[in-house]
Amino acid sequence: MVKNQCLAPWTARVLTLFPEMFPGPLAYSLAGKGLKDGIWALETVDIRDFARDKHRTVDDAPFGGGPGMVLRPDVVSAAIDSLAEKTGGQCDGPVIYLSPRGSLLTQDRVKALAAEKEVVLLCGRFEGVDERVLVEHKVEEISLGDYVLSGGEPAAIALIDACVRLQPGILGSAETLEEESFERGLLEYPHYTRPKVWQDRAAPEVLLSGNHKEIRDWRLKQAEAATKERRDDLWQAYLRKTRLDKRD
Ligand code: 9D3
Repeated sequence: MVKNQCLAPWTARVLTLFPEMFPGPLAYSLAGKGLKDGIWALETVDIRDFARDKHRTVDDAPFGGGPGMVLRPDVVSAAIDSLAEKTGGQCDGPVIYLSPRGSLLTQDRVKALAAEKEVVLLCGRFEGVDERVLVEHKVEEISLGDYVLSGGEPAAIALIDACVRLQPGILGSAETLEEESFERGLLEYPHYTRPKVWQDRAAPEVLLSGNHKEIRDWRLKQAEAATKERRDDLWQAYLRKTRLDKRD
């Protein structure tokens, strides 16, 4: 079913040297359905279109030496400016550079970005982008985590996916938001489904008991155990919060 949408859906505008990477995985599942239904929109801009020499050069060697190449500020800036022209004036949302030296993307930041009219996502390749273009356009740098990708595109796709699933009208978003709000700071409990016994492993009895209080308690214990084991950062925050909650 195609939903009625307002004239300007949440829009991701992606600046990249590899526009063919989009929509990629975003054409499938929840995001893909939302894209078809007009709940969100995607626009790609090929940074190379803004190179001005006959070889369409976008990068150059870093001043000061060192490995790799750096995206030229004039080329990247022209690409960013081209977006404002299309919408008549300024861009209607934050400009974000996906970068390993950005601040970590969090669900709180995702929620805020999902509430913007649009986000502009600059994807780097090579060593990075000339710093001056980031300052000039007040670009925010965001990283997905402390591991090395080969470029910003997979990170942009992850960021867009996280924002799209929060859009009103995306199937399941209501339930999902409800869950997230009362889960709060713990990893999820483990899940089980039929068959009751599989390869000599029985599903936990309590889940078949129909006792909702016991099920809730068991799931909380499991969530706490997983968090303690796997994520000391979340666990410490949870302990602090639980202690504060108990004071009043
Ligand atoms: C040796 C210096 N490298 C920095 C760790 C240079 C470098 C490697 C890989 C510069 C850029 C990249 C490409 N990565 C991204 O564009 C990227 C990224 C990432 O690598 N990890 C986590 N989040 C992100 S967001 C964009």
